[in-house]
Amino acid sequence: MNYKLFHFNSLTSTQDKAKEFAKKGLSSAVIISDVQTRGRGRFKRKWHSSKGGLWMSVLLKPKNAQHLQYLTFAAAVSVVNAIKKITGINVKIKWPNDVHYKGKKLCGILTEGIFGKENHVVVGIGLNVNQDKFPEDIKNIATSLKLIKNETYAIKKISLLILEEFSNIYEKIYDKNKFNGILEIWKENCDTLNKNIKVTTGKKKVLYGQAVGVAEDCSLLLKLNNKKTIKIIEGDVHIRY
Ligand code: BT5
Repeated sequence: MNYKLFHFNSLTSTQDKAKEFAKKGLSSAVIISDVQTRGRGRFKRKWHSSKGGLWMSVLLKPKNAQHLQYLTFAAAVSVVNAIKKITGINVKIKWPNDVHYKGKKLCGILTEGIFGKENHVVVGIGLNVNQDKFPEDIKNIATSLKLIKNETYAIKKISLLILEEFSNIYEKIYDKNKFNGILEIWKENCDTLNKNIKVTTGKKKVLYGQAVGVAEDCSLLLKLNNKKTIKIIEGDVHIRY
């Protein structure tokens, strides 16, 4: 693992800082901020980023920047492994970018590409660690390691472990174009497959069916009630337990 680490007390978003660094030609950098004033999720949604969480972006310059979704998957697996090692908790991945515990969101991942003369990728990881409570709009859907285990964790230690896990997958699998290897480990840790789910697509269409697989481009294969199987490229999944 050979990342340069940058730590800030407050930033708008670690993704913004990573993009700024990319413009200056930097890569293999990790940006962490105690607080984000404009943390964001997919589709420009707000990501609550108060003190107590891990807000981190990894800036990379991959040889192959065509398969960004695999980096989201790699980051999710890294988070699952790191949480298991530090807390003993078994958390699961929900397609495409969530790590959750019993249906409540612990972590979200946002992977963004910067394409130009040189291609960069920023993998943003937001993990709720020591928060005791959440704002009204997410209090029923979010959780933190502290709320689960009633313990406070060293954020720095968690970040280093996630980075170690991530760089292993990145160097040994992603960078060697062994994308299937990422899909395999991702599937082992994902609990969306084989469930009956509701999907709200990127275009806000609501669909019901069974998650029957993941395609090679990381899209979700949804078998509709009329038995037709379709590909969901982006969207939000609600598992119907
Ligand atoms: C995500 O988006 O889950 C990606 C989140 C990525 C955050 C990291 S933090 C470091 C880096 N810097 C950034 O600015 N972003 C990245 P999405 O799947 O669109 O989920 C967003 C939704 O999650 C929101 O609409 C809320 O419902 C919910 N949410 C917001 N803040 C949350 C939190 N702290 N914990 C759990 N859920 C939250």
